[in-house]
Amino acid sequence: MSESRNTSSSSTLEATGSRAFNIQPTNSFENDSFLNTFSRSGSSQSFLDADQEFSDTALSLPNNLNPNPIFTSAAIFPDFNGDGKKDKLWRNPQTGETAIWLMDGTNVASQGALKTMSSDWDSKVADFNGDGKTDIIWRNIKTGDNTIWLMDGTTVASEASLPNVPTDWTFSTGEFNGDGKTDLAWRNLKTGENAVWLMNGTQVLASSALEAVDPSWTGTIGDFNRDGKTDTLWRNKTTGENAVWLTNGNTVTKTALPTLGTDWQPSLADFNGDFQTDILWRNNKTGENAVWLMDGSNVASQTALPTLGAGWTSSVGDFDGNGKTDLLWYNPQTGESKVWIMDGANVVSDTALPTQSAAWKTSISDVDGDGKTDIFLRNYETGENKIWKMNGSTPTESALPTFAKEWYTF
Ligand SMILES: [Ca+2]
Ligand SMILES: [Ca+2]
Ligand SMILES: [Ca+2]
Ligand SMILES: [Ca+2]
Repeated sequence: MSESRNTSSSSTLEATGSRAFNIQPTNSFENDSFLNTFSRSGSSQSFLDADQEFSDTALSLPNNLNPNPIFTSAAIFPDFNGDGKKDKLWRNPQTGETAIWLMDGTNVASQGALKTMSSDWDSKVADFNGDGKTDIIWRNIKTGDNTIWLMDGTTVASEASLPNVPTDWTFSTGEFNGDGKTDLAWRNLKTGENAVWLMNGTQVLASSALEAVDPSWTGTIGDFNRDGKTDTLWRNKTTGENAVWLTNGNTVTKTALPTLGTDWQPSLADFNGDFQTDILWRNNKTGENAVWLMDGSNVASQTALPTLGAGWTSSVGDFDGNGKTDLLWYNPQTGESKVWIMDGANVVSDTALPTQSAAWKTSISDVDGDGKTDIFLRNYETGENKIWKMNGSTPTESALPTFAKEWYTF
């Protein structure tokens, strides 16, 4: 990793300046990103608002019944009206139209159209003012302009532009000071520069440069030590090296983790429900899977899971609502899916769900706020939608309104 560049003004991303960066280059509306919840915009930000559970400064406790902040945070899974029932954000990538479904279990309680944002604008969800209602940040990938919408249900309560950040930089959302208000981590994929903006609503309270990290490293955000502040898993795509940075304010504690071949890809989860991020590893060539249960930046155990053919992809949920992450597996070629209920590194049960035509894509969302993750299915050939309300690995299916097939959701 590179030397600290905190003192270099050229590497500092000033709030008023013109530099910026990324940890998770993702587009929320890409079809193939739906299953990988924790590595798209919603997902690797997984544990960002852990402070809502652990900090005295946090606001009201989440309405959602899940004990784990991953699944209650409005900064991770959209909940635009803060009722604990996760909602759906929609986008038409052809027209730039944007819409919201406020969910009430298996009903769409209300539907609202938002302002049109051209396809140059990418979005991520966050909670910048810490009111438990999901907000939206837009970044124009052509111009580097940035805009925040503070949301109240289907209404944009306020809107403000942030400083422009050149397009070499990408960002992810995080929680760096533990105040329950989502912050931004910027990474320059060309230079390896990193910076953080501490946010208060639409205001950039402070910006600071972090140590630069060579672009061969990819950062993924999670809370590894349960302090409600975002840490980073760094993985070197070229060498297979791994490291964790525990971050507390401006103090960074770095720990090297074991090296794992470059065919392995990490996802973040919390399999034993101790609110410390664990790592799911999947080898996309061999289909092998493994769990590292983490204790802070220490690998407490490494366990191989059953192998699942290379066509399968995973996303994390908590289908029995006990705070321990479970896995939803999906095979996009065959339309098969299955749920693994997890207890630590043990697969408690492995249950096949009804096979669907491969036109159906899944996303996860606890639509009734009972703490058990449900599965939203959308048919991108017909525009049909339905919900599998989950009770453990048992789905109960309900139809939802059809929405023109050009629209994407996650
Ligand atoms: Ca809601
Ligand atoms: Ca908010
Ligand atoms: Ca914050
Ligand atoms: Ca569980």
